Amino acid sequence: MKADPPRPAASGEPLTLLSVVIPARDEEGCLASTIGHLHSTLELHHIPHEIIVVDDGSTDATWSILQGLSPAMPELHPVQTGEPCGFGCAIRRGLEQMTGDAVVIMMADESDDCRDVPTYWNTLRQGYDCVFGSRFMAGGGTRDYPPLKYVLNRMANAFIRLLFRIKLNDTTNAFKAYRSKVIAGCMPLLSLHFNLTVELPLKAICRGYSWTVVPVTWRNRQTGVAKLKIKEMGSRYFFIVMYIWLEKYFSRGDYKVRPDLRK
Ligand SMILES: Nc1nc2c(ncn2[C@@H]2O[C@H](COP(=O)(O)OP(=O)(O)OP(=O)(O)O)[C@@H](O)[C@H]2O)c(=O)[nH]1
Ligand SMILES: [Mg+2]
Repeated sequence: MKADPPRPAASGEPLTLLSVVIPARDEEGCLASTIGHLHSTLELHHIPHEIIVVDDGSTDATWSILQGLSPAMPELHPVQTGEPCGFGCAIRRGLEQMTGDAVVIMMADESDDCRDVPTYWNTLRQGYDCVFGSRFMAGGGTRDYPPLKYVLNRMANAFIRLLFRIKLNDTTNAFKAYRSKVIAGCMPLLSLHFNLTVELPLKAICRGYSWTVVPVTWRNRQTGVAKLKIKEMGSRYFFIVMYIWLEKYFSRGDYKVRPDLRK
């Protein structure tokens, strides 16, 4: 059977404010630089924005760095979760707080290139509901990707492509852009951990939102430590992928976006 192509853009509503949601745990070494570079890139491109950084459970200076930056940067909104609640949970807190009509989810560790954010914004403005970055297409790339992680990543993405018959080869990367109505249309979100990175794009695709793919670049973190524990996450990824697969093939379209809401 043929693969599902990206769904072309409908004529979307004009966008007025971009929210960038950044989960951060123990990122004192890079957070100020991530926020600073992002903010100046968005200013340079005249993109109205807010930056929501969600810290949960940091034991280093992450929170005090956010407190220090925010008086001079009204666009910055630091959020604390109180009890540590996990990567997916932190992003969901950020999505609840955002006021923009579009959102980019981005990491705090400077792995994602903030220069890709204007590309996301401009592509959303063409009318797409979602814009997915791929590091594995012409124009995209990675630097210092840990070899084991790379192999597991390519296997997981190949599995997802086969299962859903989609032409997207980097579903698992969190760095993606959505119109806010897509986030609302993906409710209820189930993932509390890193599996949210696949729940959002797969649900958006399966529920019928328009999407396209642009090349993005990624480099391994220069400071801090990785929080993704592959052993703990494998079954959670599998759970959410199969959950959405069941929805796609067995729910008879009950959760698909109504065509009048796609405009
Ligand atoms: N708020 C919050 N942020 C988290 C949590 N776990 C990870 N993060 C953040 O999510 C982002 C991605 O986590 P990473 O540790 O970089 O995971 P990774 O990209 O797989 O690992 P690296 O290869 O080291 O980059 C970073 O900005 C982290 O600070 C969490 O439980 N809560
Ligand atoms: Mg990282």
